[in-house]
Amino acid sequence: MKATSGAVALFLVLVLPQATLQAVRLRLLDDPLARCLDGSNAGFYFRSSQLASKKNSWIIHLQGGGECVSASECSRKLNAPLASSKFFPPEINLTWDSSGCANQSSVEASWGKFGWWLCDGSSDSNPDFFGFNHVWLPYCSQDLWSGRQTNWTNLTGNLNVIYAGHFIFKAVLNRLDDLGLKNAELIILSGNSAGGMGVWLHVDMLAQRYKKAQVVGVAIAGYYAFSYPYDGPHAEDPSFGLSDFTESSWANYVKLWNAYMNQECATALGNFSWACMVSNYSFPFVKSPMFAAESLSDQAQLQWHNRIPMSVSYWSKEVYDYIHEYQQNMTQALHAFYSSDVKHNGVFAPACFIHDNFTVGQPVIDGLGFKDVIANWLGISEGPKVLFDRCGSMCNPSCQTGPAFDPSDAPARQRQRSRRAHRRRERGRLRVLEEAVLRRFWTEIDSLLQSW
Ligand SMILES: *[C@@H]1O[C@H](CO)[C@@H](O)[C@H](O)[C@H]1NC(C)=O
Ligand SMILES: *[C@@H]1O[C@H](CO)[C@@H](O)[C@H](O)[C@H]1NC(C)=O
Ligand SMILES: *[C@@H]1O[C@H](CO)[C@@H](O)[C@H](O)[C@H]1NC(C)=O
Ligand SMILES: *[C@@H]1O[C@H](CO)[C@@H](O)[C@H](O)[C@H]1NC(C)=O
Ligand SMILES: *[C@@H]1O[C@H](CO)[C@@H](O)[C@H](O)[C@H]1NC(C)=O
Ligand SMILES: *[C@@H]1O[C@H](CO)[C@@H](O)[C@H](O)[C@H]1NC(C)=O
Ligand SMILES: *[C@@H]1O[C@H](CO)[C@@H](O)[C@H](O)[C@H]1NC(C)=O
Ligand SMILES: CC(=O)N[C@H]1CO[C@H](CO)[C@@H](O)[C@@H]1O
Repeated sequence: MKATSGAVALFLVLVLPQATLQAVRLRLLDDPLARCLDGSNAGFYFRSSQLASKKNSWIIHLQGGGECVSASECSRKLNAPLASSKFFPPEINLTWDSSGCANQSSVEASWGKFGWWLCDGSSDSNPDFFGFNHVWLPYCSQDLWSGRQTNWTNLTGNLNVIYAGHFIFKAVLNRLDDLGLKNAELIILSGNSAGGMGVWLHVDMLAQRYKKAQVVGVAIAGYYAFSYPYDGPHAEDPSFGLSDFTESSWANYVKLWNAYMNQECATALGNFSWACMVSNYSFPFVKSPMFAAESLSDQAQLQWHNRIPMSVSYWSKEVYDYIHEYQQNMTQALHAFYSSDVKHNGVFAPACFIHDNFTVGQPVIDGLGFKDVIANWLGISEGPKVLFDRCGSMCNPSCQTGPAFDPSDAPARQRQRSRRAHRRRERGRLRVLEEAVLRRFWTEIDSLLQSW
């Protein structure tokens, strides 16, 4: 029996071509509670295991894409896949090339561009995970996957929306049970950005539901604390970015979404339970092993929640100092997280100015990418399961970074001169980077507005 499944596995490995084209169809949900922001039925994409030995291994991925808490924020999201299944392709063609998922349509491109799991069915580029059952949950509820609203919410400004992320997740699990999830032995709940926050909220619920399985969580760019926005010269206007993530905002969002949170955390924190929405407060209560892939200078947090200047031609010392302090806070927070359970938790924390741009090729730390470190953490391979950059702020050469200038990491006088020269060089680089980031931001807004 064992020999047979081994032979089948070998056969599959040999037969699968390197760049397979696979059509994976949309499965719409019929659960009346599982609705997108615009009321359309949510859905998911599923590709079954290609490898007998991984028949009971699953990766379920929660997509990210911000959040919306007001009529003006939500109306910008409507009429696009981040709020409506009407814009989900009926079928996605998953092809892997060296850059990630191939791009048959713009929606597939935006879903697949980082090639996290689903699109990467190649034994070559994804040796540890290609054989798993892969589930892709497109994000269309704009509530960090937390929402439990059973009906329309009438936002001030007279816009009606439905926040039902938690119900969508549960309805997908119900469908997946029939596709074999109920026999799972290993479930990796993964997510990026808002999806990464959703992982923190739900991983223990999944472990409760699948008691026979080993259930673990992977949050890519999903490690959040309360934000302390930059308020120095040239701080961006709050309307430039995403929702307010300062401490005082969270209780309102929990009410607005009727948010589901880690139950132990909510019980333990009582009146303060809304803090369980962010991992910096929920991690001590999350029992499942967790892995955080998190940039030490998270671009979306800094730029879109914390308002660092992006429409200036270079960053002042105030901005560098702020980013440096942010990095210290993040480093400390991630250390507190993994050291709370060193046996089970893992971290990949590069010094980059990126959000969820984690791919096979970059960023790398000590020659390892985030998937390599995840494989170590899972015991699939051997090597470090906690990896931090220690070069200073935004200084990892393999990824998008800001200027490497870091006022705290050198004896002031000795290095001042070379630093000045360095800064001059880096300003040029930064200007190019800022323009690219700004262009991308406005392109995203444009495409949202256009489809609206
Ligand atoms: C996927 O590929 C098939 C076969 O090449 C093609 O017929 C179909 O139109 C493609 N679907 C999309 C959404 O590109
Ligand atoms: C849901 O809201 C609509 C109005 O938006 C209302 O007519 C309906 O009764 C509500 N349904 C429930 C079950 O509350
Ligand atoms: C939503 O609330 C506004 C008041 O804020 C009210 O004027 C409007 O009729 C409500 N719309 C619906 C559909 O309930
Ligand atoms: C929690 O809320 C309850 C009722 O709202 C209040 O009576 C109690 O004092 C609060 N506890 C704390 C510790 O704030
Ligand atoms: C770092 O954390 C402290 C509180 O823990 C906060 O006061 C400070 O504003 C934070 N700095 C940044 C840049 O987030
Ligand atoms: C995380 O929470 C702790 C309190 O539990 C706080 O001291 C620390 O400043 C927080 N980290 C950040 C990055 O805000
Ligand atoms: C991700 O980072 C790489 C390396 O810096 C860059 O070439 C690529 O354009 C980035 N992708 C996105 C979508 O930002
Ligand atoms: C595999 C594939 O089709 N890749 C294409 C993705 O889009 C870029 C440009 O938009 C093309 O250059 C690639 O060939």
